[in-house]
Amino acid sequence: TTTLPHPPRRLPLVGDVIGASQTTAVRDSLRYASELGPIFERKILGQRVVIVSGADLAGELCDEKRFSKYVNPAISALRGLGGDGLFTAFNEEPNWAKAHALLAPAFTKSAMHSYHDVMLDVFAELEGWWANKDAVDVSADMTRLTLETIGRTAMGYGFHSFENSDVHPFVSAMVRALAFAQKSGLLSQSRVGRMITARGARQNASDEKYVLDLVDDVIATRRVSPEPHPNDLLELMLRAAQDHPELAIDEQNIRYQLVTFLVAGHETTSGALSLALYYLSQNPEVLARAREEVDSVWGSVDRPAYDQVAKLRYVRRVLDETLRLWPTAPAFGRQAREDTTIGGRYEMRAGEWALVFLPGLHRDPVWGENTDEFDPDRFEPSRVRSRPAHAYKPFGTGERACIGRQFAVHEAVLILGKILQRYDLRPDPGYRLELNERLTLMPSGFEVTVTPRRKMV
Ligand code: MNH
Repeated sequence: TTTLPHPPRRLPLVGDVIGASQTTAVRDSLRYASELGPIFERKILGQRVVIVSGADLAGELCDEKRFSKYVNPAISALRGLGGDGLFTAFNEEPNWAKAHALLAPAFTKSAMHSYHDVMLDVFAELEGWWANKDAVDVSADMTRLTLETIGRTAMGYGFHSFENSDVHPFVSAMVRALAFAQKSGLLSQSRVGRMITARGARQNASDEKYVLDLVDDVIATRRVSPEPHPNDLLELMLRAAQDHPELAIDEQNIRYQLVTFLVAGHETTSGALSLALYYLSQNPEVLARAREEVDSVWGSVDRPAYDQVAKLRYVRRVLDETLRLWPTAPAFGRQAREDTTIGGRYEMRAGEWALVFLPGLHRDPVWGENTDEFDPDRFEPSRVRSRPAHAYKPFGTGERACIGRQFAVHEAVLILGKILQRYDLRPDPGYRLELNERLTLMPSGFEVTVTPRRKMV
């Protein structure tokens, strides 16, 4: 272990707590990265975290031969919900390889065809919800939309999000569980920390129970239901026992996979959509270009075909640039397989780990100057080719990278396209971006006035 730069006012026993807060961990680390450089450490109550944001160092950590996914303390704190499901599984758990092989085909580009119609149906419900509304809470409504989409595509279950002005209890339970994981992941490593989080732990246990019970009910109902559900992920997993006995996963693991898809599959996409709408509303010339593209590629067609979505190249760059500035899953852990050295001088023993910190990586000097500026043209193909591949990792890396990437990108581009096609967006001129950190990133208090565009000729 090499001594690394760390925040200046380190206290005995408790560590780097001055000026740090659980609710601003990402923004604190971004500030430290600009002060302390491409690799630094934070220590809180005896737990040391190495935070890497340099592109060269991150590139090394992404080398699958030398490093693998590390189930870091915050993800580990989610095991009560996710168990040995895909996201929270340890690399060597047998259910990871089985479930990955079984489910990967359901997340390929071509498999996306069957989800496209659900995504359009859910957008139509959003339109109904927005009818006669003036200012809307963007994050709340994007969460309604992505939760409905994943509920139906994963397990044929609707949350009735567009029939209720309160958020669904599933969402409140999940958001509390995510925030608790961010907080307790680090604190649970020490006795003092566990005392601090004791009360939250009781609430967390009941939140976990609520989410798992909901999913268990859906599985139980499906088992006795005579109706066929040919296309959802639950059906694929239940049928595996007959279709691919070597990949069959037990019922306990099926419920963990469903919870994983519900949690991983909507919160991050909702944050990405909300932040993209924030940047569009703040950058009128970008919005005008994106809308011109939608109008020329889609015209006024109500239900664009599946293959019309990937044609929105500029809208895609808006999404990419949004996830550069605020990657909604902001970090992932990497663990050394063997003793090694990174950057030619930082030693890591086998088993030691570091976080690839994406908001820092995505502002590395390889991105040029003014890296805080929103500029979708950074994702023009020639400029993408001129950057190292490891400079941009919003969906993680290697075999444990995001299985839902195509799903998220298809959904986000489709929905941004539909919103641009249908609505004028007017932001509150006084709004300054405020981020809610709860493992994921989500704008808070962001409202826009949505008015239907006048009919095009
Ligand atoms: Mn997703 C893993 C980001 C949407 C399901 N996801 C990851 C990782 C990142 C990530 C980063 C890697 C984490 C790690 O290495 O510890 N995911 C995103 C982002 C979006 C997203 C930024 C949207 C934007 N993810 C989705 C969607 C789904 C999904 C949608 C499901 C429908 N993600 C997963 C699963 C994993 C994962 C499952 C774990 C994969 C594995 O380890 O095998």
